[in-house]
Amino acid sequence: MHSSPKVLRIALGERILVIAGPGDITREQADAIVNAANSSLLGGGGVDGAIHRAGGPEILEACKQIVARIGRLPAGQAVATPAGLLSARYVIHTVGPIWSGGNRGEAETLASCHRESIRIADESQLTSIAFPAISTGAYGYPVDQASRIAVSSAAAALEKATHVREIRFVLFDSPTWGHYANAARALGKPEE
Ligand code: AR6
Repeated sequence: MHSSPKVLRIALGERILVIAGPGDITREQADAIVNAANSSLLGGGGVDGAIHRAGGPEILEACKQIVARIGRLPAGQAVATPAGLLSARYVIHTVGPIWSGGNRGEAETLASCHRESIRIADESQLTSIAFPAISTGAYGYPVDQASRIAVSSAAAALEKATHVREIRFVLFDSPTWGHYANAARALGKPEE
């Protein structure tokens, strides 16, 4: 059954955290969308495949230039490229942790993905950024745990940001939306 999209908005002072879904992040009009990439930066399945397909070859070309310069991108770090044919202006590629039980620094790495992506957006003077549910697909991170880390690390970075005013999580399916919405409700009362 197809479920209709839901949007939860939590005000954090002057800034706003939005939990949206089910939705396709490639259609977002945010200044930047975040890609759940792998260290090769050469594309893959899931949201990575969808972003490269929808955005066209300009994104891969820019990724190859970054790899030529810095080599593989370690988990927890992020880099920005143009967004090609997408409505967003930039794609920020970050590499989430591969889940391996929870005792290998996965939580810190996942938090770092969010902090670093928001730092790059803020340094580029962007005002809005959209995230998918990093690591919760092919990389196997349990979504209940991932949602709490993603939302809390994003909210902390949002409070410190100078330019970024809005962070959206765009979740692909209803159960994932539910987990992120629960995590966000723990931060504050949703707007009507
Ligand atoms: N919009 C929003 N979310 C999406 C979309 C979309 N168009 N498509 C999938 N998702 P995954 P990971 C959701 O596997 O776990 C790739 O091959 C998906 O339902 O894309 O970080 C990379 O190249 C899930 O909730 O990313 C890496 O090798 C979430 O995005 C590896 O997968 C993340 O799932 C990264 O794995």
